[in-house]
Amino acid sequence: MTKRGAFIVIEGLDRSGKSTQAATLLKRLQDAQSPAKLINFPDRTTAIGKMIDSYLRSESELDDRAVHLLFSANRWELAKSIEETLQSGETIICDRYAFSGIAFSASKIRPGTNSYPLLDYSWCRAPDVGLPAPDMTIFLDVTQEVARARGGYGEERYEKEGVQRRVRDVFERVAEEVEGSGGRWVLVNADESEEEVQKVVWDTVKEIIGGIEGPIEKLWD
Ligand code: 2DT
Ligand code: MG
Repeated sequence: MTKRGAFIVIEGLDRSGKSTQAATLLKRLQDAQSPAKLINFPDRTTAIGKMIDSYLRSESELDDRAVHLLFSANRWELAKSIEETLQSGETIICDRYAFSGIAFSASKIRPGTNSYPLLDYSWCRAPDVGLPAPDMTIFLDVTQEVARARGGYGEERYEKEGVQRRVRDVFERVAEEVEGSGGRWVLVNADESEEEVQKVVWDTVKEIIGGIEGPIEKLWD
């Protein structure tokens, strides 16, 4: 029976080492002769992605609901190519996915207050229902102290301590829901050194790099 590629999502807060770990994982897969490619969301290269990019850099303002739907649309415009890649036997490593979509939107606060959500959790989840579901999500869990020690955050819209703290709380709920719906969510301590995290990530994905037998599941279905 021919196997399809595995869909591996890497999630986490800013400064958790996601992009570095994703790149290392890609290299290790390729070194192991396992066909793989790396994608990331938001994909800032498409027309929708350019709107998102401009919003994140605070070069434009968008309604919170509108931008949430753009993030989701950015995944939908690539959904078919994700499926085709997986069916062709290639593994996909994906730097952020729909889980970031929920965590960043559902943690927004009402301007001038400390209370959230501004956007309801299930409203945030709805537009992503039916996307290709990851076979495994690796959550790189970094504490605020270590993120700070790594040089702190950048200049983009969400790169602030208060935002990151609230996002982390919503990610905990997302994790429970993924596990509750039969998905695999692997929490990795990302306070450890880059090499240590690499080792844990590699041990975690080893079992699925030979390919997956079943169909591609649908997210939140
Ligand atoms: P990067 O730093 O990884 O480029 O992300 N985000 C991301 C959302 O708000 N919703 C989404 O659906 C996704 C995928 C997280 C840029 C920022 O975009 C946020 C950080
Ligand atoms: Mg970032």
